[in-house]
Amino acid sequence: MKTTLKGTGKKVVIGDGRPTVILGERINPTGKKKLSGALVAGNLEIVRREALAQVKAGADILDVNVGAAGVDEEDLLPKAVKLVMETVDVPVCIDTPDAGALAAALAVHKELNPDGKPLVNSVNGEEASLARVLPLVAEYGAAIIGLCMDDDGIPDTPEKRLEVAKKIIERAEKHGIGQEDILIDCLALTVGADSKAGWITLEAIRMVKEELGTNTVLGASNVSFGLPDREALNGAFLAIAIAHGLNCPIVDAAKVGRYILAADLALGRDEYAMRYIKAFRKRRQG
Ligand code: THG
Repeated sequence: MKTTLKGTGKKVVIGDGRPTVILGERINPTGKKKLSGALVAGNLEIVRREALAQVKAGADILDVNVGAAGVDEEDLLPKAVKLVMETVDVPVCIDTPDAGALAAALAVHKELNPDGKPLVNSVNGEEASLARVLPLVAEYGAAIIGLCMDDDGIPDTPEKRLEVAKKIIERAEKHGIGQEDILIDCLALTVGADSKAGWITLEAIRMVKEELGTNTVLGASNVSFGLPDREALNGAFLAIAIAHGLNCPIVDAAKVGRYILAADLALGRDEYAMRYIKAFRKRRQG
């Protein structure tokens, strides 16, 4: 299955056997005091800087999330999406639980780039979420991330996460959204709280890939939350997840991009190690 996204530059194609696509996570105020403060003040300079830095570090798509306490997302999210689109040419991923903000951001995206195809983060298996998000995604011809959780929370077995993925895909189809426009997120939780959490997620990814064939995303750095040496754990987890069928990790490209390139090379997805070597040279040059 091939998922195609488009910003103002080249198309980005997500699919098995292809290079892993990096969805840059850093335009997100969660846990960032400085960015939260700037967003509340309506200052988007950090957003502009992060957009440039992440693309330079190898991000293929940028997540845009301005959800901090005191922010009017319906006002600020379209502005942030516009700024990111004017700063870099990669596809954007509109990240909000607020339907008004999502509609406003999708409208601005369409106005600036009628031929573009953004990603929406996210819908889940809750009835309210499906009813709120799917019509907008269909209206604007966007692609969508489907989270494996529903009215009962995040299922504690891979089988139950697969069931939620199936439900989201079925509902999306009723709105005319094809499977190729859905990226399933099996949800990574910290192994600091439950040592089986990583395994449950990895197994769910394998099952989604085997049984549905859908492409997958994952906020992979959640796996190490609250633990020391997060980078080692994130790197190992990413490599296994990619081998299990993760196509598009949501990560900080500057921190873990090299583990992703290493995994792609080890899996035979980087002919002559060109991408791996090129990225190494680029880092060494500063
Ligand atoms: N799935 C989907 N979307 C997601 C997530 C997911 N969006 C949000 C999140 N999870 C992924 N994005 C982030 C963004 C930031 C951080 C982690 C995940 C992060 N922030 C630092 C921290 O909390 O320690 C802040 C410090 C800093 O880096 O400056 O780690 O799972 N679909």
